[in-house]
Amino acid sequence: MPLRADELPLHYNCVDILERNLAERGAKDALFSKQRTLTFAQVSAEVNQVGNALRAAGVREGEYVGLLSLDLPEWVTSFFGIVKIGGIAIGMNAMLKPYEYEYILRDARPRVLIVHEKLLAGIEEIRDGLEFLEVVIVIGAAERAGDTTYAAFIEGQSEECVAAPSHRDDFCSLNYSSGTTGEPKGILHAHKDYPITAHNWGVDVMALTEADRTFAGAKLFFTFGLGGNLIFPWYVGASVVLLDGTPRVPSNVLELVDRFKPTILYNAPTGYAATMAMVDLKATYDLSSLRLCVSAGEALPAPIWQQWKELTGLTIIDGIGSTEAFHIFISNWPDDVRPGSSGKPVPGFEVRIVDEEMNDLPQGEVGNLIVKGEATALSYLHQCARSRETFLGEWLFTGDKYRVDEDGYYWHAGRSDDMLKVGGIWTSPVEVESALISHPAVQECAVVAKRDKSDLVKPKAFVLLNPGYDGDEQMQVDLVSHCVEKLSAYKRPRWIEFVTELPKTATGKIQRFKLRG
Ligand code: 3UK
Repeated sequence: MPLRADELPLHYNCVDILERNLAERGAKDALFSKQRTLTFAQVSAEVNQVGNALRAAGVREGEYVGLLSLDLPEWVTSFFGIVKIGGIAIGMNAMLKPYEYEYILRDARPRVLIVHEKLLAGIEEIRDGLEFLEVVIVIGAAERAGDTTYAAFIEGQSEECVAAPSHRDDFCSLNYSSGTTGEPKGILHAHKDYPITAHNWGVDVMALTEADRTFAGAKLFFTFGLGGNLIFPWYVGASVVLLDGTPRVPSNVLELVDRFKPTILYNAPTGYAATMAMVDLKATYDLSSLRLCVSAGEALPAPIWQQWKELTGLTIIDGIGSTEAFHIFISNWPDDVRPGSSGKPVPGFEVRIVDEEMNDLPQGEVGNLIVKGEATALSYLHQCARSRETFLGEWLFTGDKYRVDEDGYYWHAGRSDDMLKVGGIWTSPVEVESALISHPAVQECAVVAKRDKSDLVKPKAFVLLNPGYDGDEQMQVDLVSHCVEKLSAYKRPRWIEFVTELPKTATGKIQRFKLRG
């Protein structure tokens, strides 16, 4: 049975998801990482120290606190420390460029930022202009006078801390998701959203139990990773394994599977494809602890599902989720999978496939997917117009095209905007085009989705060069490296095709849909 919001106490702080374990299994290992292994009691004690230190630094209920870290125990203790005292944790993407951090920080204006030393350079570049930022706490070594280290920040603080009496509808987290114009959209979630999604998908669909140990390629700043690899397992008393490196290198993931023996693995489709491309996978790594795998972020092509099954014997559960909905709302089930589909609606959610006038479409027809559920967000921060287009009363407009087959399985049929999901991460064609256009050789360009040999989407650029430049191989190399300088590397075009003209509307707008192949 789905958990409803009104079944939670009116005053509910989601630090409960950690603390509910203390009485029964305080001494159980809750968190494994290369750096430290912590029990539930140890995590809780450190969370309390962070909470007290933040209060001492003047943080009040309802205040945003920035969190920019690799997936480490400190990410977890900072997150729960912030939410426990009623703050709102901004789980910041560790792969962004300084201009994107500037946008996010200016949008939310946190006074306090907790940042990992390896990510500090991206902040330093923009920091002098951030007049609202007063306290910077560095996980690792601090460089600037006035900054404090995480270790010094919590030192001497009490391991007891009284939680803020948060209302279950109070916001506790803010995550940014990319939009077509490249401007990230801030999405707020409330304390109640955490137990609801944990119960409705983690328990009712995935059947997670205390005996599980989860591990994710998806990072904690992404709600796919946060839910799957922290909130849901701790809701049932299971343990989590954290990876501080990038999941894009498959050996990073496999080494930890081998070492910490998780039972559940979360990854994006590219993660599974890259893993299978490794030679001697099974001879090198022991995957036998795994019982189930999960894929989300973009559609998992059926061939990848099949190959993974043949190679490892393991089932992958594909499910569509979004930051707006917090987590997965249409999912395959461990014992009910239709490969290539997103599965069936998760109990607690209603979904509809509608036309442009919001009329329901007959079974089999492709239309706009809308979803209704109690854990969905209410609006985008500071974006009224886009909020009104997306949050339609009880219904959330996902921006995805879907059809349902005669057996009730839902099939993804692309996006209704031009946005691309590359490796599970948003990529705006406009953003890649702006990077290309800034190269002196480029006159015009258009970026679209193209499928690679694993059937996964990657950016392809059509480029019209200025007179005097040659569309040769060297130019392709130059343009790609130019993009890597300007953008996160995953957004670079994987193919560049030189053209003499781009398809346009009468008003001169490039018709990207005509270039999709
Ligand atoms: C696309 C999928 C097909 C789809 C997410 C699980 O991806 C997550 O959140 P985002 O806000 O993006 C949401 C959009 O991504 N998508 C996600 N999963 C699938 N398309 N099949 C899938 N399985 O366009 C959706 O609207 O980055 C995923 C849990 C939490 C999440 N935040």
